[in-house]
Amino acid sequence: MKQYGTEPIKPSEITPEDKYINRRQFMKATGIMTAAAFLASCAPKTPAAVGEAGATSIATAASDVLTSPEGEALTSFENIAGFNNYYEFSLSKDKPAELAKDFPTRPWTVEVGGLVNNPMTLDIDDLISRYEQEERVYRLRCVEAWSMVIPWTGFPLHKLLKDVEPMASAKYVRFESVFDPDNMRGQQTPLYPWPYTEGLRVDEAMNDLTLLATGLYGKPLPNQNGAPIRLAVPWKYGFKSIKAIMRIDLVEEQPDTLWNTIAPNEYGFYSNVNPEKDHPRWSQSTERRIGESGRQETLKFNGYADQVADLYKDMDLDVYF
Ligand SMILES: Nc1nc2c(c(=O)[nH]1)N[C@H]1C(S)=C(S)[C@@H](COP(=O)(O)O)O[C@H]1N2
Ligand SMILES: [Mo]
Repeated sequence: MKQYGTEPIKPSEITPEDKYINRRQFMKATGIMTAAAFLASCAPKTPAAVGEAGATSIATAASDVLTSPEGEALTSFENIAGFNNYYEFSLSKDKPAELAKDFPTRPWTVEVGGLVNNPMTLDIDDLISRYEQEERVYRLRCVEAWSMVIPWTGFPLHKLLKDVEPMASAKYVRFESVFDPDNMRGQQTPLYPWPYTEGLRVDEAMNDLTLLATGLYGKPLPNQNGAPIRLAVPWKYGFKSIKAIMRIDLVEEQPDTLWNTIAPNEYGFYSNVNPEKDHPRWSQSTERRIGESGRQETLKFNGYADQVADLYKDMDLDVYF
């Protein structure tokens, strides 16, 4: 069977049907054909032809409504892969798709170290096959007050952290993106403190929602979405979900992060989605869902309060924003 890109595990083969969106509807509307779907449909197509068809039918599937387990419409592949914040390539959201097209994501190694008993350096393909890849549909809420609903493929960060055995002194996790100015023209300017860095408290990093994403819509991650591996932390503003990760370190002190370093009064270290705490320059109470009309209410913790509110029960979220 044809496999997409280098992804060794086909998510459709490992995701229980009831845990995901209506898979048959999803496959029909997106044209994504994994091996299981191909067999199930008994379509008289060759696997090679299926891959081609997939790309076009995604773009034309706008009238089909695909929903998340919570019943929200998924953002189309076209919008997820065509409207990006990726400052290493461009400050314009329509440019990363084109500018990142040839960005080299192989070979790629991810180093996990710092305050751990068992540091690891893993080739990206070994990393992806080492951890079972799951599909999870998450909302993504950018601090700029737009949002999407994205069907990610990936695995929870806690699985990787458990394997490196954090020391008791480790209080935070620091993430670092690739530094590759030859291939990322945005990094040729000193406008931002490259490489992009982010951080989480260890208990946030261990929360089951915190995902290392390696794909979306059942396909390997498009370069513009942070290939080959990026974070998806759904209850925090989008900039916490760092792309193209090469280093993960367990550290004792709260790490410097790119946006918090540039404008600490506008972008907090925590950056939990909070409709009650406005950005100094705009309201955070509503958001625009990309691909939909009008605006909708922004939810506290982006709708994930049940899973994460306890992490902050002793904190003043006005101070620790
Ligand atoms: N390395 C890196 N990671 C990044 C960014 C970036 O510019 N560089 N942008 C962030 C912002 S502001 C958002 S909203 C999300 C956007 O992810 P998407 O383009 O996959 O929707 O990525 C985040 N991760
Ligand atoms: Mo963002």
